[in-house]
Amino acid sequence: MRTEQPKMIYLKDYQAPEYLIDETHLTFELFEDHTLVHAQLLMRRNPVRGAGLPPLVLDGQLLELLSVSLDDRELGAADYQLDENHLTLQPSGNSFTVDTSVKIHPESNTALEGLYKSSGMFCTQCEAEGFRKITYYLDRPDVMSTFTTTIIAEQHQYPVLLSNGNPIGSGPQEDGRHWATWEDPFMKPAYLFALVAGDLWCVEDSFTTMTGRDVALRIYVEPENIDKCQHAMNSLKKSMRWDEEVYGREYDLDIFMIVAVNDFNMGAMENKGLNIFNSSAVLARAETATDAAHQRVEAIVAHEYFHNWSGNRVTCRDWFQLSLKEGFTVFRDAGFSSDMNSRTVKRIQDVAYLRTHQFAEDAGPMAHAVRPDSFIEISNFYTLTVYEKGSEVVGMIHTLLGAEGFRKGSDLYFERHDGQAVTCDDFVKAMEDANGVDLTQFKRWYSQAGTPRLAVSERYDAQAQTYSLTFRQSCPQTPDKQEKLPFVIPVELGLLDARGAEIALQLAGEAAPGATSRVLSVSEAEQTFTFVGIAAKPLPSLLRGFSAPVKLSFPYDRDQLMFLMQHDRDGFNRWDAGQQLSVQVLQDLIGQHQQGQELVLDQRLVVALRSVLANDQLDQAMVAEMLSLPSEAYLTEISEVAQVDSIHAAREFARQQLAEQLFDSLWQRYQANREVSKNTAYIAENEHFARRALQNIALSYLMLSGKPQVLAATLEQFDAADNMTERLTALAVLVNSPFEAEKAKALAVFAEHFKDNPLVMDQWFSVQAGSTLPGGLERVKALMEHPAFTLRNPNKVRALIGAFAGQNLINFHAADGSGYRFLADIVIQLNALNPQIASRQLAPLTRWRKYDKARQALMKAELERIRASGELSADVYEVVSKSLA
Ligand code: B3K
Ligand code: ZN
Repeated sequence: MRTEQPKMIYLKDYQAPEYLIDETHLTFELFEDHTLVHAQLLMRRNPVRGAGLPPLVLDGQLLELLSVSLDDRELGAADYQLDENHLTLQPSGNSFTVDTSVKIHPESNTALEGLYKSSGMFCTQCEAEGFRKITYYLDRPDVMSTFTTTIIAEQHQYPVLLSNGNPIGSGPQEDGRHWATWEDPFMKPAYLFALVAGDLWCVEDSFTTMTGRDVALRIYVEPENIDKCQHAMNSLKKSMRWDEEVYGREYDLDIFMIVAVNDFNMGAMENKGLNIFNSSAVLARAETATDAAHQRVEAIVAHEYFHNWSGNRVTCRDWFQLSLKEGFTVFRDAGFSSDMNSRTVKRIQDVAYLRTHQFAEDAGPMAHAVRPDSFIEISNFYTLTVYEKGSEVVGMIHTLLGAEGFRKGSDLYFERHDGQAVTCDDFVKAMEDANGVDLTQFKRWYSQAGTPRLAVSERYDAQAQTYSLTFRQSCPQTPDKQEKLPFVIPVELGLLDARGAEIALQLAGEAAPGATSRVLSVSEAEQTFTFVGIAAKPLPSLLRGFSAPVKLSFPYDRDQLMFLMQHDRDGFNRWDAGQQLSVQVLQDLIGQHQQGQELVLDQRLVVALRSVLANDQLDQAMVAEMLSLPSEAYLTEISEVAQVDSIHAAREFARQQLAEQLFDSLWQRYQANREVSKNTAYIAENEHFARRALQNIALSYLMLSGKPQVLAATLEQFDAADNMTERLTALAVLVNSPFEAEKAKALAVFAEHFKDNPLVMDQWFSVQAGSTLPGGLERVKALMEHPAFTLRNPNKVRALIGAFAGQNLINFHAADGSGYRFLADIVIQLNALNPQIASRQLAPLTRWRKYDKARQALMKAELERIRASGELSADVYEVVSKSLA
């Protein structure tokens, strides 16, 4: 906890470090009630900072200093200054050695940052600024050092002792303790440091790199999870091969390790050679993890592995550059997942997520640029903007340069900056230099916050046979009050003729028609492109593949959208046309509900979805995606003022209508797919994911009919499924149904069967937290009393509290403010336990401007109450104060 008012830190104040650390030698003595950390730092004056020897200011927090020496001379209290965050010494030469010993308390560290204990094992999380909770250090990413790490611990309880790099020695001591030493020869910043000590088993494999080196691969888990590692291991080997093939990147150490821990603030961490993972991002097998969980494990294993180059070998100069490694690495993992599964479905899911959640962030009080220019607490900036929008920005560079040009740029980037800590500008510069292009204007994507709007209008001239598209871009005001200049927006498009065929495109001034799909670069506030040789008025297919993270509008009517759903050659845009049609239809219903009218569903939506369901040529995962109506969260995001009750009522009404009118086709496809599932062993592969996706969304519609044969089918699937995807869907369908007895029984059977598996229990919590039936808050409060629940485990908090406030909008936004009060109470408790998790859970309250006046007042009152609740962590302070500003 802070004692001073947290301070704002600015990118413009960046200065290179005064001193550098060439070698770091650490010894950890782990005990049950404390840990001793001895650090020896071989340091020197940073030559770029010129002559003179200013004081050396080391970062350190929550450390009990036992001793400090400078060049082997132990310092007395008069020789240094100590405050809550720093240890300051006066060096007397250009090169010197600092030795410190500190005492820390991992056993009582509930913030899960620095060194802490999880389920009896020791582990670390240092990014962004956790290393300063381990020892005094220059804890900033532009200070890079080699590390040797010795760990000493009791042998029986902690037989496995791990750190970064390669193992160079180990042995017993006389007192029942043992030691191990690891050496990491690659220069790295402290945020990539890791240590693990515990009673772990491991699954082993190996990988031969493209130059023929053998790398040992190990996944360490608690003994009871040893049967759930194979999927992660397969994913790791695929990632290593893919990064060689697609980016030419080879792994560098002799060993690569992953350790799964139960208490972890996010998904995983890319520490050099020793990735530490939330167990939810490693463990997966058919009986306990859904298809979505399998895909998430594959993606996160890949993401962390890819960081070895985009993040570790080339790292960030300062934390404002976070998207340098995160945006690029998300882009890389998305490419990998697309190659492993379905590119179109991956794109649909990513875009739906971005539009719902990142767009909301970009329109709220925490809006910031992909490269923010200020922050109070960096942990608050591991955001959808830095990650997902950052990935979109890299993706636009890829679109503008083409695959080959992009690869030239990434090769140059890695070659030029290997071993360095660099900036987003350096990344773009490599792309420019490798391709001989100028991306100066494009770089506004890094510095301007907010989601650009792109309004498109058309004009057809029958006489001249020309077709013009005019693009007008604008960007809404964000809290930084920054003036927004035009972005470079790559718009991929095609034109369809009346039969749905693609027209070869020729812009005015071009010699001949060319491809049928092309990228226009819109770079002015208003810009017109004219196509020639267009025999009849075409229908445009715009922003194919979602080629830029903008809100595009074009005045399509519903028949045109249905036409695009049928004929667009771009799979993403076929889906998107369906979404736009659904949005229009749902907005009608929302309006009707607002005015107290009877709800009437536009039959065109039924017709469109009936033909999707009847098309057995379509990828089944696509059918499932097209059947999914826009979520309540998305409908909220696109509303001026979100009418919580009307949005819910409208969407439920549409689902009910679709279920009734499409019952026969849904039932037929459900049964066919369930039949295949019954006769096929579970396989975590694309075509099987697709089959189950369609089967499961069909079941969730069918249950709305309340027909006895559907209840029977649901119970059959719940009882007999050999995998969690089918079982959990059946459970969720029951939980949202009116069949109280069956629901209660299924919940009890499930909990009894899986009570010893915390990750499965998380799903059990989530399914109930997400139930939109009345009484949601009471159910969540009762579940908090369940023995499997604890506020100390981030996965549990996310599964119950996060799912309730983030997905159960009708209950969370109850008009009496009870949901808000509940969330504020939780945040106040979490603030003291785990500030990072507290501040994440706050997000729904920060969106108060979206709601009606009464709800706004209630939400703000809760933010005020948090602000006044006592000593706030910097994390919570920043979010609360910006939300109320
Ligand atoms: N780099 C880590 C995130 C660390 C977050 C610290 N609060 C995981 C990742 O993006 O790979
Ligand atoms: Zn990352």
